[in-house]
Amino acid sequence: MQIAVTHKDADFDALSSIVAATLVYPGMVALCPNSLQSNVQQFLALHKTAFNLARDLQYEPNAVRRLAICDCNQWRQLENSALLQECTHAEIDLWDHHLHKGDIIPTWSCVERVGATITLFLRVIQERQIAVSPQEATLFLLGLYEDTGQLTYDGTTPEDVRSAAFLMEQGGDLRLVVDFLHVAYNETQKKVLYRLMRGMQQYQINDKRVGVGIVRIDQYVALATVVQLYARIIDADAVFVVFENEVSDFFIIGRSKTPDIDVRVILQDFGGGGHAGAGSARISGEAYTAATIREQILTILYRESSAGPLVSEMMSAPVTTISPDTRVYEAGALMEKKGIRGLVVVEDGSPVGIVTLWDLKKLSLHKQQNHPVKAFMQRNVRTIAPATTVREAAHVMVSKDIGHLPVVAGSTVVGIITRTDIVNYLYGMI
Ligand SMILES: [Mn+2]
Repeated sequence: MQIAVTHKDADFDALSSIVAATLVYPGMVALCPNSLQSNVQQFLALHKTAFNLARDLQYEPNAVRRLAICDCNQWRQLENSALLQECTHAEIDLWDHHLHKGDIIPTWSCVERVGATITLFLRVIQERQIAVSPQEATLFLLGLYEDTGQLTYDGTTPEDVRSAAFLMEQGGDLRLVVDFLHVAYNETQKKVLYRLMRGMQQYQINDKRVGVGIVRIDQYVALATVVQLYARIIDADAVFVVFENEVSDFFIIGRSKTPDIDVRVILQDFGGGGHAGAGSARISGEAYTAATIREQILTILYRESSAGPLVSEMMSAPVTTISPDTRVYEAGALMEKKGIRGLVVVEDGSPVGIVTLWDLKKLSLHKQQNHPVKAFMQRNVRTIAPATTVREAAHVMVSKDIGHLPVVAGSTVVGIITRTDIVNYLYGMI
């Protein structure tokens, strides 16, 4: 006797795997758990006769020659595990895509990081050219799509995607897949969503909207779907949620739909992983609180999402200005008094010229000291907006060889940024 078993509260991947096992091992019986997820139950109610599933199988443990254990690796996840463990003459074949170590010691195993266990079976089914019925193909598609979030989750592999193509070729029905995949959110998920709606803080980082939230929760189950749903509802560019359980373990989930915010970069500071669009990190340890984690996420977000500080953060203000009619000697005295090397010449608030200490030093004739500065000032003043990055300001100064850049909002001078500011900034960076 050969039996295929899977975990309690079976999902579509679990059910798919035991059905696939009967295709891969001729003569094997698929033992369907009594506890099934509700959408699996509904699907089976409609497809009762399509699959050869045994329920409440009576068997003599000593007569079992092989156990194919699918989609789980711990005895306690199986129904009637005590009886199964009495099958001491059975070889145990383990098929799983969960890589963490379990307590089932297999004789043989096929355990790999793929999106769904069914993908591992489909590899063998395709290699051996085993026939798959349209009903089986539909069930397998459900398993594959459910475990990979329709091929969008982190763990999805190219092989998963190829498996989906194969299943469609075998007559897998996407309309049925859509019907049964639509899972209602469970109580925990609804609670989490509700707390997110109430407690999430939104931040404007450059032109991107980012939500960062903290949710206390008993267990981390299927939270990614809630975070994703929440991000869609508030139409955020990126969302980070810090989940905290009662023993102060933390689980961070991040989602981003903008290339400007790379989730992987943000979460790698916490030892997390993923890719630019989605990732997670698990943290335990007394060094953290949920609040410090949020602060750290925000710090990294600001650091990563902008090209450094803005001119408005670095400029000197207010600016010492003079009118075009100010005498040259007055301008020189003013600069000396203020300890500065340039003055912005303004008319009705708008910059019309610049006078620098360097320019005035070139005026050697005594009588020139009494002339108005408008006769000697540099015209065609190059200005810069407050929201420009300091990096850009540095570029303008270097490429145009300008030492003083008046910062102008509308047509009014609101500040000035000098070569000295830039040098300080650059050295501060180093
Ligand atoms: Mn699975």
